[in-house]
Amino acid sequence: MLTHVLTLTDTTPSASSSTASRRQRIGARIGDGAALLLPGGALQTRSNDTEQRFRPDSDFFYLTGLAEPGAVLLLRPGREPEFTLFVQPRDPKAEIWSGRRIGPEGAIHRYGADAAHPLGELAERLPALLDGVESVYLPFHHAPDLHLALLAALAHLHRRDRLGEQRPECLRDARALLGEDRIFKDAAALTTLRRAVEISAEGHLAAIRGVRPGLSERDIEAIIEHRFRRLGASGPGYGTIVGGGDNATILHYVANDAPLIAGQLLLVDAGAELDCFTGDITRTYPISGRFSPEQRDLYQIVLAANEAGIREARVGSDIDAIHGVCLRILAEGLLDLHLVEGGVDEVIEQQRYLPYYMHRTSHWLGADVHDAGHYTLGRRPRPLQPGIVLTVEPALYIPADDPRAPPGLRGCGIRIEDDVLIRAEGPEVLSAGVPKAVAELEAILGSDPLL
Ligand SMILES: [Mn+2]
Repeated sequence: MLTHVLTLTDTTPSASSSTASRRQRIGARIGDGAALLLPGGALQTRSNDTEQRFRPDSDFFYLTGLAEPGAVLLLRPGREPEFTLFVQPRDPKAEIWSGRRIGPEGAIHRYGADAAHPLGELAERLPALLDGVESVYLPFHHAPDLHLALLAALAHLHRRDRLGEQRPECLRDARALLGEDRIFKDAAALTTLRRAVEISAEGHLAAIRGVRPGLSERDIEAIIEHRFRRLGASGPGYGTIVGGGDNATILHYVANDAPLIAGQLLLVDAGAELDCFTGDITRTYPISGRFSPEQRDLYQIVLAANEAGIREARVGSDIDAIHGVCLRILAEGLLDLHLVEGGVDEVIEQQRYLPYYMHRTSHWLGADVHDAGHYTLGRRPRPLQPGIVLTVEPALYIPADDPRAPPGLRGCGIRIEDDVLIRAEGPEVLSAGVPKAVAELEAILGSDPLL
């Protein structure tokens, strides 16, 4: 039985047409004469001699579909071999301890490499593979081992200049290269991202249905992440934030271990990761199932900003414009609540809203929760184009010790975040599966007494 299972695993084709067409696209972009060198990522120490679960480098996985620590990709458009992988060699004893490896053979048969070698041969083989290449794309950040290997190869080729060998003389940033491809979601990326956002939405729905006083932020985190894994995601795509009461005013709160108190709001920011694409959704709702009138008024301000921001997410606009639209509504709301003074333009120009809204409204979304791709082109905000996916996440945070705030709103943090696909015909809200209207939320809050 065991042999049978292993045989099946070994012959399952993992190389997909989407990664092949991405390599082709990138190859055409860099042209013959260039090469791309990418690290697959390494295991990260958690403590002492234990490691975090492996998560491959986003750029590497985007082009290979391979999730194995230590791998290296070399792409040389127009040369033979064009697509080379360096991977850990098969080692039955090591694999008993740390998991199966594809080995060079698997790299060829399952991942479509034209050539594959054990990782240990990288330094020795790199000079010949780069001989005659004019420029090399590699990540400028977070790849120190690869930098050393490349510099050694360049030095080797330099020494052999008089023998006719030619070293690359130009280094370029692979992150920028890949970012400009990844920012426009291709069909496969969009299918995966849609599913990741759907699973994220299912996790939020389970939390909304399960929430009630007496539980802990821990329970909500567990409910959400159970749904994520149960529905096929690898887990959360970033640290899940479950903040009750004034924990919601801590932007990167991840302790998630406080009791849920009746009368308080709960802010949940969570996204599921599937095949290295992640959702990113935030919802805020009352722990006991009903907003107080004050909480509801504050919530409606943020919701109006969220909806207006989404309407602004259209071709030709940009994320500064989305931020501006949201900011105006938030500033008007803060004026209505007497938390700030002056005219709305004054509040915005003098940034009087900052104590209550201190972050930006949007970021790109995809393989990384803060995804790749330039935010500005020529120092101007990048015009939105079809295929870009971004978040719209306006918020208001009322500090717990704010003497200007009505007591019922002190320590309230409200953020409403959706994932939006830019399309020619207008924005598509990928995260529409999670309700955000007050009545829709109140209709299902706490309806599932599972725990
Ligand atoms: Mn976000």
